[in-house]
Amino acid sequence: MKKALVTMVALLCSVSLVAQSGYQPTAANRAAREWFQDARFGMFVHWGVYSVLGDGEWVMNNRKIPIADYEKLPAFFNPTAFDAAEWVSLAKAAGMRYITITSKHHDGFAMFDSKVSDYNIVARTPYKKDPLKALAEECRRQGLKLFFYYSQLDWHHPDYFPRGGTGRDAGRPDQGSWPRYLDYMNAQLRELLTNYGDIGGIWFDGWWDKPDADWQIGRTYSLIHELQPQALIGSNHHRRPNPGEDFQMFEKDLPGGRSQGFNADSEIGSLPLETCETTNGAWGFNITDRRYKSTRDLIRYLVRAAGANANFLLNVGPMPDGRIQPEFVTRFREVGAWMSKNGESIYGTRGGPIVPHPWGVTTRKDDRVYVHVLDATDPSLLLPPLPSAVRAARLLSGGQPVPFKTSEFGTVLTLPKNLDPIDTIVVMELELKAAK
Ligand code: FHN
Repeated sequence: MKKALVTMVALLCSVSLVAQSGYQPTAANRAAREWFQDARFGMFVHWGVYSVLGDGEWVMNNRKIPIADYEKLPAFFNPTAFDAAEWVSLAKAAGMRYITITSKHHDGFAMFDSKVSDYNIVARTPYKKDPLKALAEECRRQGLKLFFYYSQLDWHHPDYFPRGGTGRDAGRPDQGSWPRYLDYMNAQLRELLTNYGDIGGIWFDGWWDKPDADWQIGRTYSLIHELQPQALIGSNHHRRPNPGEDFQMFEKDLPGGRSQGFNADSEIGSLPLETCETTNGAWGFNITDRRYKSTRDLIRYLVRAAGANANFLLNVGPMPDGRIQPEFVTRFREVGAWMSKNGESIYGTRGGPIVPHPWGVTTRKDDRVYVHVLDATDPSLLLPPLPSAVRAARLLSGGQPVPFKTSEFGTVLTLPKNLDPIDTIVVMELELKAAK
């Protein structure tokens, strides 16, 4: 009897832990995954009442601001200069195909018209409008998809209890009902999946604050897939994907990279991949952060991500008035100029067939392999054997033929004298049959 009971409890625990076990993505979901991988490039947006303090999105936790004080911020948040068309046009000008915006970050403040809690932009700010509504309409108008970032971690909600690794100085009473928090979270997700038309998906974050908690993610994932089967779910838990997830993200690292401590245990699954990165050193608006990456570095990061078969989600942290700083705008437009010339070597491609090398990466689409020479040290480049014979090789920019010799050891490319300081792209056309 005791043995049966123990087995039953273990089974019950394992069920909620195994997420959406038995999840079979629908045809619409699989099509959305293909679209996602073809898109390759998106805009990440970290925007919230924390922008008022200009000290990033973790300011409440980092400066141990109690809720009573932090709740003063919404009154100062009035983004009258916010223009959804301007944001979406900038993303489009950068060559981005989707936008992922923070609907709720760790501070618990909803950047949308939530009926589940009045701790939201419509009820608590002089702005009184729903920017996600405007963005959803504008994305549909301009042909981009909109994803919602949603923080499972919540430094404001009293029922986010027992507390996790963060948000312990918010001054909340030492009690709360975890099931009630999960109900609240699922109710807000139902709003996001119901009130904004078809969305691209949900980008979860914050699970790592309570990794041992029973998040009942199976229930949450089923809810999302029931309401919008095509919506793609990803969770930034820095672990192997759970059943029910549709894409896998890596933060500040290419898939499998380990430059960030939180990626130490990450494993690459078999789902579509995405790498997210800041343009300067901050996610949320930070008034003093000038660690801007150069346009060259941003383009090469995008190329390396594509070579690693991953999307690149590049972040902006808009200002509290709704405008995007010129340093971001300039870089995004310059990346867009490069994409308008070289996009065929990125959009609709998949990483490979040659794995990333110090000299660069490859991407492929149908019978074409794009060799992205990023750091060549010699006048010629030996490529390992390709899936099939090479019919022709030329520079993507200008079309000049590139001499090549093929042997059992691979293909030697004679590189042009003047290499492009950003990326010299050689288009290799292969015998069609073997390309597949
Ligand atoms: O804590 C968040 C952080 O604020 C930001 O949202 C990034 C974006 O990927 N994710 C978490 C840090 O891992």
